[in-house]
Amino acid sequence: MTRIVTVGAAQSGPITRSDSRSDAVERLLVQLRAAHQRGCDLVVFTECALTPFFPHWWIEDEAELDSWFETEMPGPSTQPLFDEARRLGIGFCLGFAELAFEDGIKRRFNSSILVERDGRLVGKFRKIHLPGHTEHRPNNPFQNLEKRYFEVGDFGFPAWNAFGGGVGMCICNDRRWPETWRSLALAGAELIVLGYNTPDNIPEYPELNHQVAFHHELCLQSGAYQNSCWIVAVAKAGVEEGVSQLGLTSIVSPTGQIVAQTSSLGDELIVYSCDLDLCAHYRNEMFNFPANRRVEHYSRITNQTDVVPPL
Ligand code: CDV
Repeated sequence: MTRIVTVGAAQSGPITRSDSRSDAVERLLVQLRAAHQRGCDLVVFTECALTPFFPHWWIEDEAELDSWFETEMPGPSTQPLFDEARRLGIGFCLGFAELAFEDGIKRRFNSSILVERDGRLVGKFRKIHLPGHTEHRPNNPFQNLEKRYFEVGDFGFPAWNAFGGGVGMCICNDRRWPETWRSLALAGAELIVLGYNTPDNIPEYPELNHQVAFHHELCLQSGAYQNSCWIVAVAKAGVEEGVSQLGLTSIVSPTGQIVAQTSSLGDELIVYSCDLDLCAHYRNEMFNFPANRRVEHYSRITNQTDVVPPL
């Protein structure tokens, strides 16, 4: 029996500062219903899908900062998404800014959850690779303050049994690190889902702007091929509060090929039926980890790179 998971990658266009959570959820509901009509088992939404990407802004007031976070999931404004998904029998992955109180301590994470078709919460992931800076850079056209507003995720890179296979999550900058894909593949992931907010320009290095799309695709394609897995990567695209963001929401097969990609910078759904058994072709041969990885020979190299100072 083949294991086909039909996945919808639901790209979001810009969200404005004045949009409410309910406005954002309303747009996600439109995409959820469209995904259901197109036969999806699972729909993947983007990173921080409920708000504009506020790490682009310098925010000093703590109450204002907190207002961009979710303290419960589902909460009053996201409950309709959970209800409708369960009614339609469709699963989803949702990225959001998480405000948690653990042992009386306030903690902030850039998180995503995976929900099965029956409404069951499968798992939660907290972003591990936080890009950017902690200090205000007033001369930049926009900030990149994830290091200031979020803690490094503390759940590692687990994979769960869901949707008939092994499913894992990562978020945005995690996709640029080979350790992400390898950790998830070693944990058993055959399908990896993620959202991203990627500006299409780099204020510090404008000479690299023309490489942004290439590097995005390079990471997804190499990650999928070298780890024999499907990757579904979903953008927040278009010009959001003055920040121009990459689209190119993509579904990538274990062959490393992009099999579906968005063509707009707005809300757009792409759908592909992913055959999870295709992962085995590569995992049994070229990337047979138990037979071919040479972990005992990697340790010396790792020890050396650990002491290389930054440029
Ligand atoms: N949200 C992100 O993690 N964005 C980063 C940008 C800032 C480089 C990314 O890796 O796409």
